[in-house]
Amino acid sequence: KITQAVLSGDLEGVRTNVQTALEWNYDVTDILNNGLLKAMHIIGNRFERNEIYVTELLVSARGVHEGINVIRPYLMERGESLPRRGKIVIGTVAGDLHDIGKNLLGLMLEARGFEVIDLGVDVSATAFVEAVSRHQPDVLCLSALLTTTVKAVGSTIEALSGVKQSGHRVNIVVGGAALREEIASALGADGYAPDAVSGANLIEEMVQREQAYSS
Ligand code: B1M
Repeated sequence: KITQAVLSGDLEGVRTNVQTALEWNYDVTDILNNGLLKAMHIIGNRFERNEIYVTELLVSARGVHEGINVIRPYLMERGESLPRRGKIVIGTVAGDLHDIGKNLLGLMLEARGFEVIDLGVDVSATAFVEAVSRHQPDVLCLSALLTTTVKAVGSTIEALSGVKQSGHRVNIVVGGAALREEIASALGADGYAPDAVSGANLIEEMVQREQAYSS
């Protein structure tokens, strides 16, 4: 029922079904993984097959958020926090104010259990470098929608090479209408994704690979 409510964008249904599952003593991790996140994977697959539009993706991501908000206080009560798959810093590069695609990717990642630190729009290279040093994320996500801001993606990646040299390994994933695979790799990015779903898939794979390597 939780999965169905998320898939149909029924926020009230998500809230009440999650609440009922909690009252029936279902484990919160079970509710998260087998109810909420399961829906996100189904909707992601539909998007990749061009069966749904971005708006439907957004509505489902909001549904997952709604469910997570119901679960959160129960976890806090038990002195636990949400199980985190990894940490992500995300932002739109300097000179660029477009944020709908970035927000969608952020929502998708949160819905999959990642901690997402969103720096907003028009983020300078210095601010990205500071955030990476401070938060030590697994992946840094840069979004750019304008051909004029592609340069800012390059200068941000260049500025971050100093942080990489100082020992913290951060993967850089870029995306947005102004970018393509070849441009991304020429700029020195570790990954490129054309849309939010493939971005979330790529980031999930990258983090899993890094975690398997370091354990
Ligand atoms: Co602007 N704008 N805009 N705009 N705008 C575009 C991008 C444009 C293509 C319109 C056009 O002319 N056809 C054009 C860019 C042309 C170019 O450079 N090649 C353009 C322009 C020129 C401008 C201004 C310069 C206009 C002006 O003032 N003369 C100006 C620039 C302001 C600035 O940024 N400094 C401007 C302003 C604006 C608004 C503020 C009015 C508004 C933005 C509102 C906001 O974001 N809060 C806006 C909008 C809405 C658009 C369009 C119409 C829609 C963008 C959008 O949100 N799409 C856009 C035309 C279009 O795309 N049809 C346009 C929906 C969103 C889900 O898609 O963000 O592409 P998108 O995200 C996609 C993928 O790109 C990807 O995932 C999403 C899909 O799942 N993705 C990532 C995005 N980030 C990712 C990161 C990843 C991975 C994937 O990994 C890190």
